[in-house]
Amino acid sequence: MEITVNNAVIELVQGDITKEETEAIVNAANSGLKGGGGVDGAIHRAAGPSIMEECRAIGYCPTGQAVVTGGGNLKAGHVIHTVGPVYSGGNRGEADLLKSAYLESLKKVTQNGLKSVSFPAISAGIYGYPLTEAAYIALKTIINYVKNHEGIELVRFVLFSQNIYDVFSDELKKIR
Ligand code: AR6
Repeated sequence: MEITVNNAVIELVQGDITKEETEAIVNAANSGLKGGGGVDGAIHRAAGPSIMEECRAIGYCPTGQAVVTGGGNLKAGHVIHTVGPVYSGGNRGEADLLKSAYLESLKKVTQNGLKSVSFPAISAGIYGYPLTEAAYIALKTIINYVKNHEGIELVRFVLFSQNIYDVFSDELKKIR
C-alpha cells in the first residue's frame, strides 16, 4: 500500500531490500559497523567488500545516528548505515533512539540531495523491538519529516515477511 504526503510517496512492499533500485537503502547496522546477521549481513553480501572497507574507515556509529557509504555492487548508489537501539524493556530511551535512527537517516538522504530511499524495519529483528511499536515510530517519524522537508519523493519500506508487512500496513491505516 502507499500514501502521499506533500510531494512524497510513502510505500510499503514485501521483499528483499538488497534488490532495491531506490537511490539509497538503509542498513540496520551495529555501532562497530562490523557487519553481522539479518539485513546487515544480506546487504554486505550483496554489495561486496568495498562498503566494508568504507565502514572500517569510518569506524563507529553511535546508536541513533547514521553514516553513509557507497553502494558497491548494489543497484542503490548509497547505503545509509544506522544503528537502532537494542530493546530492553522500553524504559531505556529506546523509542527516542529508534526515532533518531530514522530521522538521522532521512537527514542523510536530504544532505546528499537524494530523492528516493528504502528502509527495513530497524531494530525489529535481532535487536528485539516489538514490531507494532517499531512500525508506529517508523511511519510517524517519516510522515512528519516529509511534511516539513521538500526533496524526498519516495520512501519505501521493504518488509521481509508477510507478517511484518501486515503490521506496518495496519499501523499506516491507523495513522492515515
Ligand atoms: N531485506 C529486508 N529486510 C530484511 C532483510 C532483507 N534482506 N533481512 C532481514 N530483514 P535485523 P536489527 C528484516 O535483525 O533488529 C545485525 O547483526 C528482519 O526481518 O536485520 O536492527 C546488525 O549487525 C527485520 O524485520 O536488524 C546488528 O548487530 C529487520 O530486517 C543487529 O543485527 C531488521 O532486523 C541489528 O538488529
